[in-house]
Amino acid sequence: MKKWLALSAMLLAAMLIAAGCGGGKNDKGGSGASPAAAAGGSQAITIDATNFKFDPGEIKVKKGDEVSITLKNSQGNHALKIEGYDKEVKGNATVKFVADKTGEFKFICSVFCGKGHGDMVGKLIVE
Ligand SMILES: [Cu+2]
Repeated sequence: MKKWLALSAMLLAAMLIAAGCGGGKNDKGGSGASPAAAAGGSQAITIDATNFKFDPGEIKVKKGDEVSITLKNSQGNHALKIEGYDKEVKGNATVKFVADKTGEFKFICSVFCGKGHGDMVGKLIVE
């Protein structure tokens, strides 16, 4: 416990020193606070599609996140469809949506791409 306190005090001191050095020219008051962040974060994910898998095959986001999924077709011609979210993205394109429901959602390739087509399955986890 004492160690933790000492560490906090050191951090605080370091912050004060840093602020003291750079703060001289700031003549605007405290109104410069950064704009309020949106409730959710944002997640930009690129999924690489090859014959016959998605990489990564599992993606995880938080509820409320603005999700942007880019599907890159490195090999073959694929598309990605998220079941339960009713979202689809074709190869070399991006789909954006807000992850507004939690759960695990399967995503599949929605373009018939050959004998391994049925193996192209992944999972979107919204926590
Ligand atoms: Cu396919």
